[in-house]
Amino acid sequence: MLENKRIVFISDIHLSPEFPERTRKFISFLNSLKGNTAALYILGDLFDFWIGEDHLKLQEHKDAISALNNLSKSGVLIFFIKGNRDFYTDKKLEWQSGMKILGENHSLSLDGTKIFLTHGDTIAIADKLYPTFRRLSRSKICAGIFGLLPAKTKYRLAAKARKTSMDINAGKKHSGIVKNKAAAVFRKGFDVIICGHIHKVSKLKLETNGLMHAVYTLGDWNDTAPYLQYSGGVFRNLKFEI
Ligand SMILES: [Mn+2]
Repeated sequence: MLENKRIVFISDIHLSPEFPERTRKFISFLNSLKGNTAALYILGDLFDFWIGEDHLKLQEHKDAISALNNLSKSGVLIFFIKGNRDFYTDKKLEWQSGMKILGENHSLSLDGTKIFLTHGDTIAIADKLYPTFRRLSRSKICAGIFGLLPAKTKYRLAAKARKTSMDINAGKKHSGIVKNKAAAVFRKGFDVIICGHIHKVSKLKLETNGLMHAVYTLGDWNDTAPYLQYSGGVFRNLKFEI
């Protein structure tokens, strides 16, 4: 269905009421895809943090979510892979945005190329504390308790978790992709890995079992609006300008 069509990949938008300009840029970007793109893959960290359906009530998010919905109605397929800050994204978000929420990893085949999509926190992280936090924050019990908390508390906890994660990241040098983890993915038969999480546009070539493979990392939207485009069998890193 997606063969020979233009596909676009983004991640780490970190939409936040604190940065309305970023939301406006994101909405313009979505509108620019109408009529020329078959699918948009959002590889996590769409929101700076997410506290469940209460978040849908924020005007900033309403605008972005209805822009996603418009794009979906125009015929562009939108897929979302959860990132480390996408707390408890749920069915309601799926209905309102028109996005299909996928698991943490997704396999995509384009013109015979087997692509592994993931947010990246399992193949591009160096610290030891983070995986524990990640498991805890994603456990069903935790999610259940979290769901019962008042919105204000949820917001505070999410902000705190975010700060912890930022502190951890600030304290270490990003090593980027963990090569043996990427190699393990390639040994499973994938040709290309696309991920976000490290907030930097890059293309890394890795040799596994005598074959060259590519890892594309997507940039964040803090200053510019980077995206990876697949078209006519070729990947290209591009920047959206309003
Ligand atoms: Mn991020």
